[in-house]
Amino acid sequence: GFNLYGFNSFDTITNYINELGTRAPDMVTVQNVGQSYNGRKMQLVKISTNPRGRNPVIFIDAGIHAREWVAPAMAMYLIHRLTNDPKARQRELNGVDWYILPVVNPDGYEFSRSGGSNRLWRKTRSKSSPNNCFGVDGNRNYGFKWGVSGVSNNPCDPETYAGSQPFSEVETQIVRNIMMENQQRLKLYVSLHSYGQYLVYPWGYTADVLPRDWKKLHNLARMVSDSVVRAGGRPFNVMSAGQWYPAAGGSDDFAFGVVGVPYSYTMELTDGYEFTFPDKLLRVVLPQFYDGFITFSAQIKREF
Ligand code: 0X9
Ligand code: ZN
Repeated sequence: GFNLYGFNSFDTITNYINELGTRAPDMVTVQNVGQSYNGRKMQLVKISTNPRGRNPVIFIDAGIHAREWVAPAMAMYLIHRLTNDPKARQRELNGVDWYILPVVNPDGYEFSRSGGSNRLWRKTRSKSSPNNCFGVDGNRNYGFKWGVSGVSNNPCDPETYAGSQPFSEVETQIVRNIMMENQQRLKLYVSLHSYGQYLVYPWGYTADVLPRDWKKLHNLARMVSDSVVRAGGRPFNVMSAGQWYPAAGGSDDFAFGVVGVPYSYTMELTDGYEFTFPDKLLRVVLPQFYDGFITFSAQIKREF
């Protein structure tokens, strides 16, 4: 069964989500958003206590990179706390709707879980022709400044192949569609990754340009980091993604630059264990990170 402080299979995650939708239909809506390359059914979890549907929306995704298991674990912890913590109703859910896609790349996630030499798989699992190599880096595949930095053009590159064209991958198309359908209400986007304890904002495609209002993005990230520290966690490194290292075609740049989401971040969870963060420590770090999301929602409530 589902383990809140563990790395669950995609099927277990899907079952948990469907149960939640049945158990708490007044609060949770489960939307089918499409199928992955290998046919896995992907579901968006919408959590709302406002039936009028005019709240600003926070959209969180996780697991675009297969090996970054702590990211889907965080997304599931968010879903759990938002729907089970009585305080959340008066606080995180009061005036804000949460849309959470916990595993953007389920084929890669399950491939990484299948053990052996696959554990560090990063990309999707689509097959390229004529090379017959597998996978695209989903976070190089978005249609903003596609391919201009930090990518490989080689389909057989295991890390940063950007795809044959922007949105070549069905999984990034699904995320794009979610963003576009909710464009007006979407005020915060956070893409969960690991590792390195970074909280970065646009632009990611270059180190040379910052958004006009980068200070707003920077200050909120600092506030989020401060709340994680107050909860006993480690601070985040806060900067633009491009100042960390330039890489184009990321979901954060697309959300900010094309969709017009005013706050857009990539959050790199944990440090010290690279991609193999021990499940034993999830019960320590997930609640610490959660406090960062309380701060995110407070700001969205204040401003929109
Ligand atoms: O390289 C990435 O896609 C992210 N780091 S990771 O180690 N999880 O692969 C950082 C992405 C930051 N955003 C952009 N560069 N747009
Ligand atoms: Zn990543």
